[in-house]
Amino acid sequence: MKITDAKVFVGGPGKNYVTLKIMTDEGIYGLGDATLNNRETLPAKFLGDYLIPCLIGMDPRKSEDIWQYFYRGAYFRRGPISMAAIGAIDMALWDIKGKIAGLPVYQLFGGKSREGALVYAHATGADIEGLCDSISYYLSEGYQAVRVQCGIPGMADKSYGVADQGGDSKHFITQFGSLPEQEIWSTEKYLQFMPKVFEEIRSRFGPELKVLHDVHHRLLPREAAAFAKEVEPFNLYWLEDPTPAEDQTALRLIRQHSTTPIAIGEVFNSLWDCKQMIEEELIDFIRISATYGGGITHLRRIVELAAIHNVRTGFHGAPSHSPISMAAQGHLNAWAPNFGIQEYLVLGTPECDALFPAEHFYQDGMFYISDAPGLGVDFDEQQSERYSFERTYHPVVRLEDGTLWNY
Ligand code: CS2
Ligand code: MG
Repeated sequence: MKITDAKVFVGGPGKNYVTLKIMTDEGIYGLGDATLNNRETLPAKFLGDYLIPCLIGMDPRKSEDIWQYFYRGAYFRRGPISMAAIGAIDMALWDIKGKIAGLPVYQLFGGKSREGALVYAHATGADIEGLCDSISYYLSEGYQAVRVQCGIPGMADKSYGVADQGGDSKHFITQFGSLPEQEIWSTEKYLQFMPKVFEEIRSRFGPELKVLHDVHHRLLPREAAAFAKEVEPFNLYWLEDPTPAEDQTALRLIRQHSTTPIAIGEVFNSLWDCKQMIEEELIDFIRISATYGGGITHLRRIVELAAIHNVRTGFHGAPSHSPISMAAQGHLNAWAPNFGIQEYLVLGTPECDALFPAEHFYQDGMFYISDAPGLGVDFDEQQSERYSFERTYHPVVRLEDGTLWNY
């Protein structure tokens, strides 16, 4: 069996999804996702200029050797662009493998460890009242877990994760600017206010609700340690990205002072970014994604290492993940013995469903993966002609005195 061709498509309804389609001489094709949020054309170009020419003629069944060829075989390794491109190839090869076997991909890992995988949604409000409305909405939709982000009084600008003014505060959709927008951050105001938010949520919704919160890399290690300790009584399911992710040793201070569960990894691209924090058991959840974490082959290796060290999965699932990578993660979630939770933002607009037909579904706070062979997602090339690339940027963050800070 040989790879005969591969094509990359960039575009989608409201998102620049980067979709890779690998064709074979036996008519079977595979699909992968290389969507690197706000940098989408770069993995697409890397695939087209450098990786696809090598793929032609390779045996698509050799997914391990092909992964090693593009990773170990490269002089300049890792980084989000290269790992997103390798990840897309890897997903497509697992898709082909499943189609050859006539099995859903999770069966190739060892089968299901659970039927449905717990998911969490994004609840958001400009103030506590708005946030509680948003939480109530998700509860009415059956969710058992929500990430909570709230506007901070006195902060000059909107806070991270709070839906845009005038937007639908029940559904969190990030609108990125065509040039970087600016957010203003005050650690002091945040640290004073956020514990009150958790207190109010617990008093209104009780102890059962799984409450997650994303600090989005904004705190210094000592601040994060004190905050994690202070919010222990509210029993968070996790505190996400308390400090910038590249400093693995910063997590030691947090760990030494608090038992609040820590989740990190949505900006990681390889095992080497999280090896130390997993081995030292400095985190509780690993948030790497199949899209820019090297695909299924590499994620599976990370999940296995994490399992030995009591770290559970909590894969990144921001709306920039196309239904293809959500399916790849869905198959891993169905299998992983150390599965924790999956971030899940309903992508299912009619336009998105038409572009990526699939039978996977959400019900009562859980995501169910279909039994279709391969990843179980298709891609409608005719539909894709409706869309093209539109440049967008993440915001930049400044402190109140103008100092540049971490987004
Ligand atoms: C966020 C992301 O989902 C999350 O937890 O941190 O939405 C993040 O802001 C975006 O993925 C950035 O591309
Ligand atoms: Mg996050």
